[in-house]
Amino acid sequence: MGDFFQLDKPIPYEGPSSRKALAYRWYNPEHKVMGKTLAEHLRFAVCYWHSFSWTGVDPFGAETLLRPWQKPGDEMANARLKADAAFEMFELLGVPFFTFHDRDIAPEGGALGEFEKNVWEIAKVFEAKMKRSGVRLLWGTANLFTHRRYMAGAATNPDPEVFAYAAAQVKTAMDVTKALNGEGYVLWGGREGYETLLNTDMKRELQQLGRFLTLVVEYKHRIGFEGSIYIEPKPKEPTKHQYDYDVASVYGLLKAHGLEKEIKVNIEQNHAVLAGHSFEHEIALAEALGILGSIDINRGDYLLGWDTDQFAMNVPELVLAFCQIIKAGGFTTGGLNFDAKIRRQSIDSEDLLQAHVGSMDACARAFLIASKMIDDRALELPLKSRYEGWDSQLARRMVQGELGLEQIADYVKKNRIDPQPRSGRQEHLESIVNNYL
Ligand code: XUL
Ligand code: CO
Repeated sequence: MGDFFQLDKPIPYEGPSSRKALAYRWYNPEHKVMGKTLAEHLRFAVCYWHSFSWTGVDPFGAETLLRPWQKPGDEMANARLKADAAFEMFELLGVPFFTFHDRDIAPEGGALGEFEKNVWEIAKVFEAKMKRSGVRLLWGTANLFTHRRYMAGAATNPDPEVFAYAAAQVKTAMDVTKALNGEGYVLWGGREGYETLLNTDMKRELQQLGRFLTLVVEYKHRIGFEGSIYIEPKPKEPTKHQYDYDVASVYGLLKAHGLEKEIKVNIEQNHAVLAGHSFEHEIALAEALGILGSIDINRGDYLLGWDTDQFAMNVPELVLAFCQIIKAGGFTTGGLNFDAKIRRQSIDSEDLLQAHVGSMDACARAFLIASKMIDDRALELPLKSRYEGWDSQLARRMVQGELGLEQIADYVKKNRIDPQPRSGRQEHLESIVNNYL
């Protein structure tokens, strides 16, 4: 199909008994469950940055992934070569979507105008490839964290010219996302935070961030972009204190600026873990607050305190996350974006395919298990019974605000209320989950 992966046809679904390295065992895109195909439920996307821009560098070592488009030479020719390899992979995997940052796809060149020209040129290349292949854009974004001008943040920079530069970059990235019919636009506050209060006016920076988000939402409506805007929470790395720490703090930020109906969250597993939460906690909280949007599917290492961005392969953990996603009604504009990178020793082009196939299978398998549990109401019934007391008249009157503290106190005394503790049955519930694995 192309030059980089040297495979002549897309990776097939062969079922659980297949012994082939490059075959799907669980991800059958056509398989229908709960009224939709797996492809429609899972909405997989491949990200451009880890898969095609990352070279395998770490703080101690140089490039290990020697890609042909990273050789010195004509940078735009390299960007086109990279796009060829990217679409070759999207089609081999059979993923419906991809995602990108402006900087992943085109060289920055000199001034902003040159960068914009380069981005649009590659966007045109994408347009033709998307038309031919049917691959769509899940979301676009702007990289507001790599260049040294952003070392003290973008929207929250002490220098208003950096704020302006970031705004200009986001405008183009949104225009390109709209032109490519993207289903969403992500804002990850790469350096929207601080290192020390000795040099930081936090109150001012939070106001700047609110203004920036408002500008984005206003622009979205002005240009008629129908996709969703997402913020991607992350607690630390790069900065020590990130303003978009987790779902709860993003919600607070949105509420403070009246944007909670305009912006949703793109939740990433590794970021949830870094924030001291489970992945399913962040999903359930976003759903409870009405801001669940999309997922960056990956896996953090519990022994390391940084963003390892590994491919999600842990089925039992994924089952708990999918239970929450299904309960929330699944995705609309969102999906599962592989914000995941192969390990730096995985140097063969086949490793890139293998990583995605393995993780798509893990997600499909977990989704099928979760959907069966939900279908059987395996956890729903015990949960319902745990809260059944809230159907009582007293409960209803308390919740609806009919009773004040003094009336509630009278009621307790008059009716000699003496609550009896009930078991939380955690081990029983954990065993139920295990029975489905
Ligand atoms: C960084 C991260 C980003 C966002 C997009 O940790 O997750 O790649 O997903 O900017
Ligand atoms: Co991410």
